[in-house]
Amino acid sequence: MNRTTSSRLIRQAEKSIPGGVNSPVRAFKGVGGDPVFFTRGEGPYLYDVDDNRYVDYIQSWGPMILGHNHRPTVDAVVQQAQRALGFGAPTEGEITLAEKIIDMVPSIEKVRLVNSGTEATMSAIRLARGFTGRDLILKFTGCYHGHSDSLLVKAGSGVLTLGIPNSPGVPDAIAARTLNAPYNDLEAVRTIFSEYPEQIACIIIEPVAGNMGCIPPVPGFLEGLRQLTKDQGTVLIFDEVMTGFRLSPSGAQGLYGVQPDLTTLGKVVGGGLPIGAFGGRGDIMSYIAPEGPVYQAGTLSGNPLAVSAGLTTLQHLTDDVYRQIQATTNHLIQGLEERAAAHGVQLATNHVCGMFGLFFDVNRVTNFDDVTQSNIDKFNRFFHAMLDAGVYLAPSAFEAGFISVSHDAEAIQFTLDAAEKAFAEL
Ligand code: KE4
Repeated sequence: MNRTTSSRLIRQAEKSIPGGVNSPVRAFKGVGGDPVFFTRGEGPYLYDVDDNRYVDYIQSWGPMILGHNHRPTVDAVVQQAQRALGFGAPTEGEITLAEKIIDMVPSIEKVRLVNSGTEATMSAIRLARGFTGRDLILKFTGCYHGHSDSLLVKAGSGVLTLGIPNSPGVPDAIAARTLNAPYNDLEAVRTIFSEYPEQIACIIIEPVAGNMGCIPPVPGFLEGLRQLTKDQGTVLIFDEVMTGFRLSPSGAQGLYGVQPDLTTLGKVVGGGLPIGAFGGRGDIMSYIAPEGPVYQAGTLSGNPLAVSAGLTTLQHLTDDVYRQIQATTNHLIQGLEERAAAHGVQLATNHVCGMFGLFFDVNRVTNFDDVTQSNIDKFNRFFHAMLDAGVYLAPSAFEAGFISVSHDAEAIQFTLDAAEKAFAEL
């Protein structure tokens, strides 16, 4: 596949942008080779600067659940843009979106809009610390919650891809207040609580981990965290930036029936434009300025373009959309497993509605250590074989894949045909 223009552009980009990209995971450092530069998207497809077509399983890292160029969403943004791009003042649309989020996610009584998932989790952590008066937080190894200092400790996603266990620049004094436990290990959490009784401000978790491949919670894990945090007076934060409005209308918490105290959101809630949100129990959210003392702010928070895109997207997320995405996910994963087996390739898969992870030469993946035992080199070779065949997977073994409602039978069959050839070459 001819990608000479992309290769020329990354060389040019590297002269003015660190690593040539504005977010590290886009640089293909984990899989090798040059990143692809894109110009447009349509439904499940992306088109690059050399006019190659790809079936897209990144979907802008999750937001494009309705597919690229979803007309009602684009039209809503264009109409808003023709009125104004922003005010720095309240708008009625922010109330409508807040009410829609609260309607879809029962655990959220009040919500604050921000501009990214990082801002959402950073603010939720500060709020939990302010509400409890405690400093310690607990996260899970391999989970990624954005790049704020307290959360760049044994994080996943691009940090993991680049092999940066704890980012330089994060003061030891801050990193020391972030505790880590293995994902899906309730006993380890109990042990940490016994070492720090009633001293932990919050637990923050991806209720389905999507930043070390895709790893669902084992039965009882989320329920156990819920009980332990209740007993300890610790705030339970579900980071649903990736899973929110993707796994169900009320994200992972709706799918698994466990209600956190706070939820962070991003990606889908912005319909492809920059947005994040955090919300939850009214007594906790009342601590946020100007209602309460915990300060949090943002020049472009609630920007009318992002609000228009997010609101229109949420309004199109019907039950039928989730049924269709679940069926497509099952069909894709089953097809990949069958073709891998037919070629003697050991492939472990994890998937939940609209999210999946692929792991080579391992049986089952339930935590970070399992992921690191998988054959990363084989994943990378599979990635490039699929890319050259016109299928765009996440450029890292430590990321999840995403499926939109626009991924139709033709796109899935194209993917499975490409996988057949890729497995044969592995
Ligand atoms: P942003 O600040 O990138 O909008 O969101 C941070 C974030 C928070 N929480 C979860 C569960 C997330 O997955 C993310 C961001 N996800 C990555 C993909 N694994 C974004 C891609 C990137 O870093 O370029």
